[in-house]
Amino acid sequence: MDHAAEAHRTDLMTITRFVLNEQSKHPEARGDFTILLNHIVLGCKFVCSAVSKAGLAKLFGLAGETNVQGEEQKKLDVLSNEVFVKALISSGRTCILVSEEDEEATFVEPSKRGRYIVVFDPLDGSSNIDCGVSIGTIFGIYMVKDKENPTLDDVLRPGSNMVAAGYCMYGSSCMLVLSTGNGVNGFTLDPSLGEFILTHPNIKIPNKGNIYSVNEGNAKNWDKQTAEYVGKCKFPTDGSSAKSLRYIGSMVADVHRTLLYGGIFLYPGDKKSPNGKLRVLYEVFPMSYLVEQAGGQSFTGKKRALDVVPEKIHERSPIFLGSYDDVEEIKRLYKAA
Ligand code: AHM
Ligand code: MG
Repeated sequence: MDHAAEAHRTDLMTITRFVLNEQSKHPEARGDFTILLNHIVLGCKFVCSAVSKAGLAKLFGLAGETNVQGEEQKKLDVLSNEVFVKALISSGRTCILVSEEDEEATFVEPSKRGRYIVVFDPLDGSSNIDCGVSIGTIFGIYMVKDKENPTLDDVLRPGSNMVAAGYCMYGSSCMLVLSTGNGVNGFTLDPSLGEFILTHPNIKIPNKGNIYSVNEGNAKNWDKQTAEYVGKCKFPTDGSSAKSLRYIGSMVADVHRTLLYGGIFLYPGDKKSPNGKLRVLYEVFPMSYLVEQAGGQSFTGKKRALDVVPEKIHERSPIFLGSYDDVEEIKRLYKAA
């Protein structure tokens, strides 16, 4: 479609409309998920707006300091957490929340309780805020077993039990990528409408890519398999061309590129941190869910990432995710060891 026609489209597929369409395929659905998602979307819009003004905050006082009105300014990650916690509880559809920012899980009081559990990192990559690099929110959704009696065991479940997962990237545009277990779809925020519009339907990750993405500064502590894999990316022995290295250091941005362009993203365990850095519940699981739904794979060095059963809510795991064939190669190296 040319730009003029695009500008006059009148049948925009907003994220709410999209989820309602999905819901109509399940006659038993009562619209709870749509309501929950609308509250997540509200949180994303709020954080998107706050992130885009982050530089301007200097005019009024640095984060953590007082602004000209004498009010203390909240750091963006703290603010984002508050926004999501409040939005999720007020949806009336959640019963347990696990946030990277909160040490303990939040159990929603009975009068506001619903059937969903949301695990999330409200502002991942927040060390990148001050230089304007893309950051994001990551979330995964489970369903509670017994709404009257939610327990931590409802959360400490494999990622394959999630009913939905997604992320919102605050970058040159604000993009929400979502899967409800039926493929992956990407929505871009149209600032003039204040709505997320379906712009990337049915995202499929290429089977093989020519990019690898890893923090090579940790190479001296890597295990043999990771070192061998990355060595092959640079000096392939099968006649293929060397892969390019792209590493932003912001998981949402690195995974987003991997989904769209293909290739592999690695955050391996190493001698210093045997479990790597990334958190199972709200980083590894949602991203693995999306990558699998897009036709790729996600592996921990031992097993399929979505099969991990976390023992603690803030547990970490090594992760290798991306194009099917590229992840197959690292699996082969670990199996051979
Ligand atoms: P954070 O949750 O403290 O922001 O850390 C998570 C981030 C990820 O976005 C990114 O993939 C990783 O840390 C980068 O880590 P490193 O700086 O060690 O390469
Ligand atoms: Mg994080």
